[in-house]
Amino acid sequence: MRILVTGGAGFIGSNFVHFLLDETEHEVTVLDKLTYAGNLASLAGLPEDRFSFVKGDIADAELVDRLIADHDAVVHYAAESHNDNSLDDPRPFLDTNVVGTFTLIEAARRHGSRFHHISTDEVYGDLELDDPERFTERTPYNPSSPYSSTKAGSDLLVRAWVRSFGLRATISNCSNNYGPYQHVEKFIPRQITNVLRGVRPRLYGSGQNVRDWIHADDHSRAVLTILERGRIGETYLIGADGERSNRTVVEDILRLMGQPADAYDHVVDRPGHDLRYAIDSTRLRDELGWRPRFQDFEAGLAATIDWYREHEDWWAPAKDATEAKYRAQGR
Ligand code: NAD
Ligand code: TDX
Repeated sequence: MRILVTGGAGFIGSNFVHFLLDETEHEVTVLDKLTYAGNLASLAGLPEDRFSFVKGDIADAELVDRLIADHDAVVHYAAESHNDNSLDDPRPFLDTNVVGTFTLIEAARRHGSRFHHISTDEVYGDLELDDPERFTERTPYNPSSPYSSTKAGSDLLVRAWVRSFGLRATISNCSNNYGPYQHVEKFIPRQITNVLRGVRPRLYGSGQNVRDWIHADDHSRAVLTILERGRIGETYLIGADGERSNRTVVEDILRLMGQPADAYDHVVDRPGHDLRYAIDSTRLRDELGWRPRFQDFEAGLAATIDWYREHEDWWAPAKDATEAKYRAQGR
């Protein structure tokens, strides 16, 4: 197949591109606008005969139509992805996550393309810490932030295009990813690179908020499984039973980096901060046989720390601007 990957210069998209080229025979084109979050260095060294890169906007209807006409399938990762940014300036989130997704699915329906939409567990809102239930494909949508509401909007557009126009689409909603090549604005890379620079990690609010961590490699394998064998029109939740409080994660990072476990600071909380996410991925496991390979979070975290230690050239250019933005927010 010829697969068009949107947002392939970002964290999870680039992981998927490497995975496809390493483990399948498919040909890959990346369409990416190279916003502050896109980095061509994440796509270095790929085989030229099976990989090409197009710089452009998923909301550019003419460009999108031409590219989709020329591919068998689209895997749609491109998004504005950071909650804190969405609280500062929601506009790009509407433009990319909603209008961009609309532009892609219009072209996909014109050309009868197979479409896979990448989304997030945040569309379901949050859970109490002691809630025995986890998110399933039947949980009602209840997003909290401008980011998650635009992702929810994009999911609903895809569902409507399936029902109204017969779009051959699947959707996946995944929990928090970690691993190499994640932008330093995100929680885990921010704290690792802070420690590497001799700065104390920053925990929002009490730090009791829980995220359900999955390694990006496990996410990529799940997406390929759904692309190949998922039922058209279905949604699959992707999660690896990795619930941890933010405080525990910061303590793990400090310990693994040889620092005292309490060497962090509490800073002002994120407005509307979701308390807990937790995914029940039974459908994906039972129907499609997917299982996460990274079962040991601390081992995956230690490998991620090593990667940031060895790749300062990759992350250093974004670090100062990111921290300047956080300083302005009091975080
Ligand atoms: P990221 O911010 O690292 O990468 C996003 C990429 O999209 C960048 O390369 C950027 O240049 C590109 N992009 C942004 N706007 C664009 C536009 N208008 N046209 C073309 N390209 C554009 O994000 P990520 O963390 O890799 O997330 C990728 C996808 O996965 C998103 O859809 C996100 O909602 C979803 N997701 C992320 C997580 C997570 O933990 N990071 C979890 C679940 C789902
Ligand atoms: O410095 C920090 N301190 C802190 O305590 C930062 C940057 C974050 N946090 C907290 C906020 C969250 O509870 O850590 C948790 C994780 O924060 P983020 O990395 O910003 O992720 P989150 O808001 O949970 O959203 C992520 O997972 C779902 C991705 O950014 C989304 O794209 C994805 O949809």
